[in-house]
Amino acid sequence: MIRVKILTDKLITEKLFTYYVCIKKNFNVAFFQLPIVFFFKKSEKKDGRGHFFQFFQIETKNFPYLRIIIRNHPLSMKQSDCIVIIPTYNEKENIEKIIRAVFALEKAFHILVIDDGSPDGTADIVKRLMQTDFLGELFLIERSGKQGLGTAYIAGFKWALEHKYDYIFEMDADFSHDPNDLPRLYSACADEGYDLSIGSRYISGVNVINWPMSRVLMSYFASMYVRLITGLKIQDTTAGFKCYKRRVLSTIQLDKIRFKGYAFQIEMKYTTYKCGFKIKEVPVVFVNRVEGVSKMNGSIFSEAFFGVMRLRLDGWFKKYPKINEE
Ligand SMILES: Nc1nc2c(ncn2[C@@H]2O[C@H](COP(=O)(O)OP(=O)(O)OP(=O)(O)O)[C@@H](O)[C@H]2O)c(=O)[nH]1
Ligand SMILES: [Mg+2]
Repeated sequence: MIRVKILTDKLITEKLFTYYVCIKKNFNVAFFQLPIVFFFKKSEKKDGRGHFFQFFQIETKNFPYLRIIIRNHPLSMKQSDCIVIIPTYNEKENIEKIIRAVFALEKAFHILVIDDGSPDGTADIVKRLMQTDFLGELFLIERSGKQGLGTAYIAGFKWALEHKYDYIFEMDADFSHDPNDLPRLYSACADEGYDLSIGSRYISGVNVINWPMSRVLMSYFASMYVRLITGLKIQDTTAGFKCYKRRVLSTIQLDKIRFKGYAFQIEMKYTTYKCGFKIKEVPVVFVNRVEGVSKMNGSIFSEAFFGVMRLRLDGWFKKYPKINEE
């Protein structure tokens, strides 16, 4: 085996294109076992009698750019029709545990984390796991600064559509949503034919653990208020644990979704409903976060309060897109 020596990281930056072409054209990637990648090249024998194979091995330890190319190479993407989008802001206590809990499920789910430059280094934990344990099934989008849950999900939805996933999930990082409920949300869409399934706290009584009574009441009455104003026939209108069929997200004009916090969750449900999709609520138990800190604040609440009225006005005057049967 010939060891391909690459001397400095600078060299690889300059020669990035060459290496890319090398991977795509002349060489075939044999297999990855990061930090080492094995290539082979088929060459003709000098005497013209047949072929022989040359093998190459590259250590990527010092070459982050090469690692990025390889990570995005189709061969390194494992297969799944499902992607769970997890937005994070300062979730270092939870992120590794929640990622491992999803990958421990029997069904294969992929994960896309959208981190808004968490000062606590959440993204670094994800990057480590991408390289060590979950290459090709764990992905990360890093954004600069806290830009809100809504825009994080929109970025994730676009990525998931581009990467051809059929079932696209929303889930919090803080274990309020139990990863063990993912298969039930999936089954409502994949087996029962619904377009959107919602992990609902209020479908059979109130299934919330460890929230102070004031917050339970606020959330419950907020849901009632939304139903009253919008006419949505959903019990848990602010829920953020969901599974969308691809066609829902390819129908909705994602750039026109205007809200960012709880109102984002309501707007997505309302738009889905107005487009004529079938929605199912799946009962789940919601547990208050044990670790990390809450990002809930007054502006998120007031956006939701007034936003609901704007949604109702939209409902009267806006034309909703026809279902995209992609
Ligand atoms: N990327 C990104 N993620 C966010 C942002 N705000 C919140 N999150 C994440 O969104 C999820 C839900 O936020 P939470 O802070 O749990 O909000 P909550 O569930 O309403 O409140 P608590 O459970 O009381 O903390 C968590 O995974 C957060 O880390 C943001 O601005 N950007
Ligand atoms: Mg939470």
